[in-house]
Amino acid sequence: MKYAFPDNFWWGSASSALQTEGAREGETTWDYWFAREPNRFHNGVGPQQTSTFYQNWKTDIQLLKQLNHNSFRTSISWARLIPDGIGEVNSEEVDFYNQVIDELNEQGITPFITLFHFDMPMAMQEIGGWENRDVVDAYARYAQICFELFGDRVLHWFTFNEPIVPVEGGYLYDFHYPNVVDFRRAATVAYHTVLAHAKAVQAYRAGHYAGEIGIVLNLTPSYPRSQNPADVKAAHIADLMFNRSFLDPVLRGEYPADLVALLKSYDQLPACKPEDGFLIAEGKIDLLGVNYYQPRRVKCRDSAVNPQAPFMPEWFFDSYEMPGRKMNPYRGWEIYEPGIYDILVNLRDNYGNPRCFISENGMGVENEQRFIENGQINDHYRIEFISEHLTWLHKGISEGCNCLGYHMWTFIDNWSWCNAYKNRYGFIQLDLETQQRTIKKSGEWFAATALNNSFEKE
Ligand code: BGP
Repeated sequence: MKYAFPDNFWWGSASSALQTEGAREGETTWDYWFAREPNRFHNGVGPQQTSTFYQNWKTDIQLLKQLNHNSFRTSISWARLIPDGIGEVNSEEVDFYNQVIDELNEQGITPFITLFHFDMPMAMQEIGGWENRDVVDAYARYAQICFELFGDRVLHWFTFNEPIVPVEGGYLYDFHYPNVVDFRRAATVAYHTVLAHAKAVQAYRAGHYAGEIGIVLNLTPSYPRSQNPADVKAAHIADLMFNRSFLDPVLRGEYPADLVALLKSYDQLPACKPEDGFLIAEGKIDLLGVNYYQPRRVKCRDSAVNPQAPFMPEWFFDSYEMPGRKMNPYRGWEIYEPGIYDILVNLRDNYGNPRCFISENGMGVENEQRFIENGQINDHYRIEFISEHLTWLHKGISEGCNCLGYHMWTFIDNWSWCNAYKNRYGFIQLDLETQQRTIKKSGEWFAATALNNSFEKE
């Protein structure tokens, strides 16, 4: 069977500044945290040595071309552009990002640019990070500077990548700096991130730029164990906390009333100002990036909550391990291809079918060298992963979902936060010793699919 995609479908991949460029002036929370706790990172490898895109951007863009990308998402690093977050712009960095953007455009690869991909300037974290409204204003200024500098050539902007992840990692589950576990502070960080997003959207609209602005969310469909009302309620609350806490503000311009009521009843609401509601309503987007890796399966709790324990989302649900689920054992994530279709149908039916695209999907695998055949990694499992997801994506489009493209995570194997280089995701293998790049079988498969705007599968 042949799966053909609409004309002008976006084929590409995504990456981020911190995970690819390598360290230089402008400290982020990652540089700071790594210097103090290298043990938190796989094999003690930190964000200094990340796949040398800063040096090799020109030849790397040639590789993108070889993969037949017509679009590519990366991020600008706030800390590298404005080292203290709020003051002078570093003109060397302006030159760097200008070169990358111009080269992408010249090669016919449309640049999609994210403004914040987990990389808080350390100077901003020192004054409280997203807990401080001054940081919201500093971010809005940074966004406006980016629009002024690059907005004539970048037509697709994203205010944040997966904004729920720094909330989870930094303020609930201890896998990002500042390693706090405190729900109300987490809620404040999430709320201020929505305000920062809305301010950037306002600035973009005020500047009358030619392009569009959106956000990238990791949508994790919540599936209940059963249709029993207690399981269904558990899944609903997980959905409110992890998906709709961002999805509703950016698409509907307001928070779900039942999320607000729930947090209020547990005295966990962040401090709000009367004018915030107006601002949030102004933050509605033109384009939604959807990152999809795994579903969330939940059931009602089997045990009572310890009233002394810190308030957590898990007060309302337990994780459910579905028997026979397909797993990616290296990352510990379930692989569930229909999830991509369910997300698109939900957007179509409940959110007015917004313009959207899959901005990340991918499979991190450990020790891929064992799959080398004639000097090339034969990652047949990744080709299967992509093609299975694409068949469900295709079904969504054929049923009217407004999905405009598919980007993979990622282009060249890169540094994965605390996992460093443990799991490899790239279309292109990176030899850490020599920095040599070699296209994997999946890269060739993807290049052919992008070129034909279709693929065939039994
Ligand atoms: C997403 C992030 C990426 C990337 C990817 C893979 O959440 O946007 O930055 O890292 O996940 O996850 P990980 O690197 O944790 O394996």
